[in-house]
Amino acid sequence: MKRIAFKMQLKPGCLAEYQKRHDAIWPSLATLIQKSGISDYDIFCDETTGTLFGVQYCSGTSSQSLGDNELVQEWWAYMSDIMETNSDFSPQTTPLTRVFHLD
Ligand code: RM4
Repeated sequence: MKRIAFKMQLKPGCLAEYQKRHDAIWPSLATLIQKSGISDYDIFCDETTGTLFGVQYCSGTSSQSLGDNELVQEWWAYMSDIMETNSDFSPQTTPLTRVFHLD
């Protein structure tokens, strides 16, 4: 199990809608993510820039590598009007390097 972090980017003025959609995350998507070995998954937002920071434990692939799954593709397309995405609607994602850890 490894702990990873990455950043994504909201479109301007979309934080409230982003929060609303995540408060009502599709149960089927949540289950898929958990069954993919991802846990303790948080997303934080820098409200001054709209930058999103995802942090999660993953036993294998990360949430950002589930793009082969149709349900994930549907979610990413659903979110594409409020997030910066690639041409396939996947969120523009930048892996982050851990520079400090304290147990
Ligand atoms: C985020 C983004 C991620 C997804 C989470 C649930 O906005 O789409 O890829 O794992 O939602």
